[in-house]
Amino acid sequence: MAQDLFQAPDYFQLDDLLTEEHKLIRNSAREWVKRDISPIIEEACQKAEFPQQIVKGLAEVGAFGSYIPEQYGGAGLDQVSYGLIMQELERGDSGVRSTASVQTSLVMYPIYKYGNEEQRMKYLPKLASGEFIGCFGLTEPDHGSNPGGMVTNFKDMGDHYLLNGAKMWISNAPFADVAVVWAKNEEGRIHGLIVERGMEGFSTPTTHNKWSLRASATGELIFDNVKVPKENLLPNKSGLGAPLGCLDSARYGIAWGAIGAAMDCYDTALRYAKERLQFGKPIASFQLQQKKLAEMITEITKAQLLTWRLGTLRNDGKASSAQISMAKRNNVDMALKIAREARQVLGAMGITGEYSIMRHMMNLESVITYEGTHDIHLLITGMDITGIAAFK
Ligand code: TGC
Ligand code: FAD
Repeated sequence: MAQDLFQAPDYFQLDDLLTEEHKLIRNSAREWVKRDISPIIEEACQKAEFPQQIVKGLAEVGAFGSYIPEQYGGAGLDQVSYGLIMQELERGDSGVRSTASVQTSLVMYPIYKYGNEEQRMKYLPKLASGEFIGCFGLTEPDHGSNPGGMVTNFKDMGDHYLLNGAKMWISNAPFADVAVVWAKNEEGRIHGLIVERGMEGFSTPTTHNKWSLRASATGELIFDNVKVPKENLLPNKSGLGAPLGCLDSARYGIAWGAIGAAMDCYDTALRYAKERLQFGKPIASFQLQQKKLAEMITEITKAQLLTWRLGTLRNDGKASSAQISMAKRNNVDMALKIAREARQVLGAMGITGEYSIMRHMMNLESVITYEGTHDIHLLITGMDITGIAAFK
């Protein structure tokens, strides 16, 4: 990839709304991405390999357990800080942000929120330092948008649980040390179980041939009569609301992350348009290219304001799930549209790995689908404003 010359757009002086601590955290993540992600990410994607060497750095910038209390190894930050870290990581690559989202919001969060003190002390410090990598198993081959229909199940065998079933499309699965798995008990009630690599009957085959999120490993979780110790059940919440509560946190991080991808595409296109000459002039001097760039910065600015406000609502414990859905849906759609437009500004160069835009575009095709599809989030807004669920 060409040298990383990223300059973050801030058209409405949003930095004025951030505290000095927010800016410090954001800038340290930004510098780390420039130094440790930009130089290696294109090759990792071309080879479809997760760059294991970044795990330590992710832990150091506070991307693992950003808002988890320090007593459990977390960074103890607020929600805006968490969002800013996710923005910077996805500015580098959505797959890098994915790894951090899963670790923080889908593995550490449920253990912190629904687990007991022994579980917190056993797993959270190791997840925060990157010694353990975790994954989150909700989606199944026949149950994606409708996780409530899951068939993965466990039976009480007296001194342990017996877990059977399969999960699909699971980020981090191929190398995860622990998996937070959602399964039904004999009464059909959904519970979270912590499954550890090495348990007999548990395997994690890799999903190959992805054109998207190639630097993030995706796989299956197969449970064939896995004996799960009883102390691995998350005791403090059950029902579909438990995994969906984790999704709120991850979707919130994605809303910020998508802005990062969009900012990178915009910044790259703006610089290229000012430098690239055609018909004896920079292409930035043509109205059609200005229209593209002006619309990009307008959409980025709207998303920045929406998302900052969502962060402050979350800090106050006032953000609703529906507000999070609106932000995730809007921002990912915005980023994908900007990636497509920015790619055109670069002409043929836009399809190469010399620039990050095509990689962002392909990544965002996953981001618009996972953590609830574009359609599902629209229906969540529809349900919120009408009071009528249109899913079924
Ligand atoms: P429904 O009857 O509406 O709700 C069941 C229970 O859940 C509660 N609830 C929520 N709780 C917390 N947060 C939310 N966002 C919640 N949404 C609903 C609800 O109040 C109810 O509670 P209770 O006590 O009454 O039982 O459920 P439904 O079956 O009708 O489904 C609703 C629907 C479609 C919105 C939901 O299933 C959904 O969101 N589907 C999308 C599935 C999804 O997002 N999967 C993501 C998998 S994980 C992933 O993609 C990780 S990618 C990670 C990465 O690499 O970054
Ligand atoms: P489906 O649910 O089959 O949907 C197919 C189409 O039908 C979509 O366009 C959808 O919007 C539409 N549709 C479905 N229901 C309705 C409806 N009621 N009304 C209107 N339209 C509808 N899952 C995890 O549990 N953990 C992970 O770590 C994880 N990581 C992922 C990583 C990647 C790279 C990808 C691509 C996916 C990942 N997922 C993960 C799975 C992801 O959450 C699901 O793919 C997503 O929830 C959609 O499910 P599906 O693919 O089965 O699509």
